[in-house]
Amino acid sequence: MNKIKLQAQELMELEDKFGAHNYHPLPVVLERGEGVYVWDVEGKKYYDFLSSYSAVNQGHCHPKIIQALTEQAKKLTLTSRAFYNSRLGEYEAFAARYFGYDKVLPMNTGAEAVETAIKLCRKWAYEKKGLPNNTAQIVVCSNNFHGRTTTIVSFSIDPETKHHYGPFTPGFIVIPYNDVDALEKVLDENKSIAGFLVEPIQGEAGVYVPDDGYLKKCFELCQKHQVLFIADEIQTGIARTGKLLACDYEDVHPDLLILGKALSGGTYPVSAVLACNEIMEVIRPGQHGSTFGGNPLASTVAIAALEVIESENLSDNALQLGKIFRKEIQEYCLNSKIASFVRGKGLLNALVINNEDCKDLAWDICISLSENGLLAKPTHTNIIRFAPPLVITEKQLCECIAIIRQTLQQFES
Ligand code: IF1
Repeated sequence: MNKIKLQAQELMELEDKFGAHNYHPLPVVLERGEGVYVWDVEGKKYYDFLSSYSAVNQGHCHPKIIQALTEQAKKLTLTSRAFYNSRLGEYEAFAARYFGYDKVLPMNTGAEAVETAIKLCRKWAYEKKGLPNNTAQIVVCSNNFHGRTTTIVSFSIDPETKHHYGPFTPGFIVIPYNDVDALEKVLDENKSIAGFLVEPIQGEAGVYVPDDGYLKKCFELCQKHQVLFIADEIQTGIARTGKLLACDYEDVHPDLLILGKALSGGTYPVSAVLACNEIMEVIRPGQHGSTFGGNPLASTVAIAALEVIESENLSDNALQLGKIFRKEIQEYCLNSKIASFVRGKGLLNALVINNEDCKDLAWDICISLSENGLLAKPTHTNIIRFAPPLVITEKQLCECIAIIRQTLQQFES
């Protein structure tokens, strides 16, 4: 029987009535995605400039990833880790070699991988570095975003993500981002530091790109103080910033590498922590895991997603098109009252809006962008993130730049 096609309004009302109100979406109801495009239930076509927060770097429903997903889904989806499965070992070997590590610990969501990295770091500190039990401190940066579990929001400084979720997990020290001296000071003064957890570019905070050399200097300080450098590349990784990893810009090889999102091309929750044997061996059977972690479907999809990144040279595409994007948008900003400046790396960019005269200007601009066929969403009130799938062509990018310029023009008083 043909399912009655519910209209957008009815579908939004269903979510409102039966769903928790933990999001405030743009009033767009999406039904189909292909490459850089998505369509709503009324058939309107959009350029996707959010990429599900950098999870669909390979483009929506990439045929090679979908083929891998569907073929595996017909064979075997889940065995639990009570048994081996025919895909996990191949995936772990592939990913370990792909990123240059000895071992992979497979998880599902980004937050799970961050939690896994925190546990690995603490355990390593007690069993390898020799810190007294329950004394390990992990240094994090202000304005961080690493997920939404209770432990992770414990070290957030954003009241929206942590208010009334206490009591919080101890053992974290917050220092300013992009401040090497602050890290050096805390490492000199405190001998209980186990690790430094950092986003190579702070995504949620508004695509804050640190000074050149910041990551390298922090990495060297960590090495000097026998502290693990933990890179959360869940949003910046997998070609998004124009290199395979954002850390690659500074030849930094993190002690713990955290991946998620585009690790599956947005087709399935897949995350991972990668490390050398000396660190990974602190976790022994029964000491960590998850029902779905490392399942055959996730393993198969992740191999396909990483193969696409390489075969379609998506890092280079992001690098080249990102330069064009920032050049063109920055040119617009020079003569704009509302668009202050653009910042980012590769195809992870953000436009800072001058919302002095109208607090909700960025939101209003995003509503107009959607009416003009381009989807983007503000972060932190006045910053619009622009992050298309990395498969975008130069021709498509130029079309999107025209849409953005034309839309901004509507708001220039
Ligand atoms: C939401 C933000 C982005 C992340 C980094 C870990 C995670 C994320 C650097 C956790 C997830 C997502 C979460 C999603 C929206 C989006 C987001 F706005 F929340 F902060 F991208 F900036 N590390 N980011 O960016 O991964 O558990 O979600 O798989 O919660 O609204 P996850």
